[in-house]
Amino acid sequence: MQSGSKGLYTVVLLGTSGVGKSSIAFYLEHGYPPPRSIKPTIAFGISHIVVEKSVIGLIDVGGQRKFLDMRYHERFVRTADGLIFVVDSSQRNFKYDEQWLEDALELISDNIPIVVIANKQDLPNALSPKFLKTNIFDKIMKNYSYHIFGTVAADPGGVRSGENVEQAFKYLINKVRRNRKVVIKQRQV
Ligand SMILES: Nc1nc2c(ncn2[C@@H]2O[C@H](COP(=O)(O)OP(=O)(O)O)[C@@H](O)[C@H]2O)c(=O)[nH]1
Ligand SMILES: [Mg+2]
Repeated sequence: MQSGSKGLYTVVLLGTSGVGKSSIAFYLEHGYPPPRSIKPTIAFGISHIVVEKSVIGLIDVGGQRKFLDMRYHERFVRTADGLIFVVDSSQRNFKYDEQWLEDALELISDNIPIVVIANKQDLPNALSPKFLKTNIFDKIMKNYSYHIFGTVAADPGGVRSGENVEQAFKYLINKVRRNRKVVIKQRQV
């Protein structure tokens, strides 16, 4: 680790396919949106992002059914310091998203910080983060504290690309850092 750095953390990006996980990872890594021709993720991808001297390994797990069945995510979710769960806000059926999230919640050991991202807020029929929180996530996450953000990872019109993406990520990383500190303090007692 570089001297003066404030730690290395692993954050896992989960969600069904096509919701914008890789677009979010790309934006966070590069600071600009991905090309329109972004390809579906095979198994997983890793980006390294530096936030105020902390290095974050962001693991972007492919959301296709076969990856859930192959349990590709399991090894990452078990050791993650933080979790980002992404949905496409323009959807109307969240059954498969719920399956991914419920599976992940069973795998996380400690009470790691969780952020839910309601992506594609640019689409005219997008459900608001508040609506999704009340009607979908509060039920599944009743034993977890989490925060929901509405984002636009890649706006085909170009104007809103990246909206709220860094804010959501920085919120999580601040929580992750504080969480880690609490654990160290408890061990010292
Ligand atoms: N309208 C809109 N499209 C998006 C947004 N984010 C991603 N997309 C598009 O959704 C598709 C799937 O994105 P991708 O990042 O590959 O999703 P992943 O399968 O979850 O990794 C691509 O065509 C992206 O350009 C967004 O915020 N708004
Ligand atoms: Mg992907």
